[in-house]
Amino acid sequence: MRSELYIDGSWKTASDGKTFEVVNPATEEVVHHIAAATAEDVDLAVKAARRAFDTGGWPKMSGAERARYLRAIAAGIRARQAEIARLETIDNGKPFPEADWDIADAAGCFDFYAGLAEQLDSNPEEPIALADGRFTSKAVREPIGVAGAIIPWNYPLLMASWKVAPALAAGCTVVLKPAEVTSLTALELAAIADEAGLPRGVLNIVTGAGSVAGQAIIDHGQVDKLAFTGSGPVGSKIMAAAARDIKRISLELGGKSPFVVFDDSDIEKAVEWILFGIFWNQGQVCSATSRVLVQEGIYAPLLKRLVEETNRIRIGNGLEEGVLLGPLGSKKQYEQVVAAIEAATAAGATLACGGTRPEGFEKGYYLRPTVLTDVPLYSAAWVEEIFGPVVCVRSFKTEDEAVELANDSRFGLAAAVMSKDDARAERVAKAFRAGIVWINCSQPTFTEAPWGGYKQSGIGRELGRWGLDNYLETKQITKYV
Ligand code: TAP
Repeated sequence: MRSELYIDGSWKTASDGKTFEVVNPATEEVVHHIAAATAEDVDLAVKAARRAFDTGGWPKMSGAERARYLRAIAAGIRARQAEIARLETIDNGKPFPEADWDIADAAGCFDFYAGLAEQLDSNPEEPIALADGRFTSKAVREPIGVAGAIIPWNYPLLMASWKVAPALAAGCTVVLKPAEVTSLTALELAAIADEAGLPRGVLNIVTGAGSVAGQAIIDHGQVDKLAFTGSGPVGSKIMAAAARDIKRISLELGGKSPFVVFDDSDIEKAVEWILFGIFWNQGQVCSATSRVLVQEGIYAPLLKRLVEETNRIRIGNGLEEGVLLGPLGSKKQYEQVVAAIEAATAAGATLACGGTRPEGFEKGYYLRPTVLTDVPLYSAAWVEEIFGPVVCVRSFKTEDEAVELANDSRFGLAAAVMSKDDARAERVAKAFRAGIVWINCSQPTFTEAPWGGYKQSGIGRELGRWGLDNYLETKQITKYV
């Protein structure tokens, strides 16, 4: 396990020598200590990224040359996949097979953006047809500059990859701050990039508190672009900080995503996708379908099957075989989710199952997967993101009512619909005010497809070619002929 900051191609301790603890959420044991970056350390990292961009070769390289580094990073991740996945489970709590999936996906993300970096070479200029024949014009794409990336703890290496891979592909240089509770695998990424020979300063990783290291990144005058995934309140701070010197921003914030199930659906299939949609990663997923709307004809039998299957989910340390639900990511998160459940029942909601610590677990941030019914509309449990294994289930009568309930949220990240009637499913998919819509499933995520939210769920899109656009400027070059 690494414990130092990665700045300008070197490992270093924090300028004041301070560290923070790494806690395994399955055991509550302190397993490691990592350097807590100060504003001074962040300044060094940003200046290194600035030099690498302004005077280094990175942005001037061909896309194909940058692609070679990205592919080497992908190969480096794959070569150590099981070891890194184990670290992710120890740090975040997620079951090992899920962590293993994430690490494979992270490697795939670097390969995908290597392909897009190569495509930048084949499409360097776009001619523009002008009505005025005295001029010719073309558009060229150029990297924005230094990107400051701040990520959460729910998908540590994967979120790092979603930002670092497109930024490097575009020719940007990066300062990345992982979440304090899950910094181990970001440091492994730095080690892999270093072994791949990435030029110094192109990728810098500063671990530490959001209020210190994160704040220093967003306030730094030499950062050109901020890319953030996390909570709405921090997203607002980032927008405000970016406004001061007009930094480019992309924000991926929370959600309260609906899953509408019509009564022509197969109940068993619906239950399977509902479970996946809310309990994968302990429900700590921005796009989790945490509000399930079931048409009244199948509400009672579906709820019965959902509760039965929820109660069968095996809870435990993510390193044990067969475990499907690990602990929540941190003590803070556990306490927040427990408080949200208590507030829900106080507001009149009924606990159909879960809501308590599982028996036999003395240590670890474990919580039984929870199904809530009778959740009052406009109560916090219905309106706010809980970010845990908690689903609110409610019935509806008509398609119009379902769409209205689904869209009645300040969030708009994702939404899902299930029906055997394709025309209806398509109609509802188009009516959802959300950036990601799933038909007859929930949560599948593809590196090639755009990811991001409507309304207060964010600004901009990650992944696919849209993810690359986040790190590119468009320049017009016009000539008088
Ligand atoms: P946030 O506080 O938003 O943390 C996300 C990242 O921002 C972390 O790296 C954090 O650092 C950093 N940060 C915090 N304050 C900052 C500041 N002033 N300037 C710059 N960076 C700052 O989320 P959280 O505390 O981990 O979780 C709180 C809630 O956010 C969750 O309950 C959930 O509802 C939501 N959440 C949403 C998502 C997604 S994917 N949409 C992901 C995580 C959380 P440190 O954590 O190291 O201090």
